[in-house]
Amino acid sequence: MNDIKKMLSLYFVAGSQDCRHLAGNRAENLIYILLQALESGITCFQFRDKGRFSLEQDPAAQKLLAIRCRDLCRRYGVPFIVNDDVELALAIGADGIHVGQSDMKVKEIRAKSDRTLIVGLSVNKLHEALADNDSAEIDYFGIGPIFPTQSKEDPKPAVGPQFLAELRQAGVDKPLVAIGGINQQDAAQLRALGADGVAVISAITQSTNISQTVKEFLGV
Ligand code: TZP
Ligand code: MG
Repeated sequence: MNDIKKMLSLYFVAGSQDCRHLAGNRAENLIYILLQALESGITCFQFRDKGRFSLEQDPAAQKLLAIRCRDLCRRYGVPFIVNDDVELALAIGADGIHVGQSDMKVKEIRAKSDRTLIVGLSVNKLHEALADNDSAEIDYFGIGPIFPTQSKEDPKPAVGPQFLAELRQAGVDKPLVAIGGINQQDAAQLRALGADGVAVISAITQSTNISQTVKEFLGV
């Protein structure tokens, strides 16, 4: 549990679609950004390659990119998590999988994997967390979107920072990571309200100084 909380501290999420604002090849841009983020001290990475501008239509290229990201994370000893795609996660030996409420059920994932696989579940409503709070199958909840986000197609309504406090007050004791529209200046407040860490896409992919951004998030 403490390892998971530490891992959630600064959780970077990205796919090739998040790197299209830069010149050149999006997949290469992701590798370049991930390398800088790892070098700067992110504590976890989630490969989330999805949507219109991703490599979704080219599964072989997507898998290759995932493997390159996995290898980079391994080099830095940082957990490598795959979003949604359980088959991909298992095929390439990812450290974990992150799923939403409408993705594969956690019990089904566990039946296919061993206990060492880290499993995260997205939560946007109180009852979702309460229903799964005691589930030993789930290692952490991703809470959000906290603020409006530009990085997700069809995002659920923003829940606001107080939702973290509401979850804690309701007795939710799982490790929590806040996600959605989060910037450096929000991190301290979100932690104070009950988050064990923050997960970000654009704050890192669109940063002009990744090393400084990561340090600000980590408060170092
Ligand atoms: N899930 C909820 S919000 C979100 C995801 C994947 C996107 C977060 O991206 P950003 O750029 O940090 O708002
Ligand atoms: Mg999903």
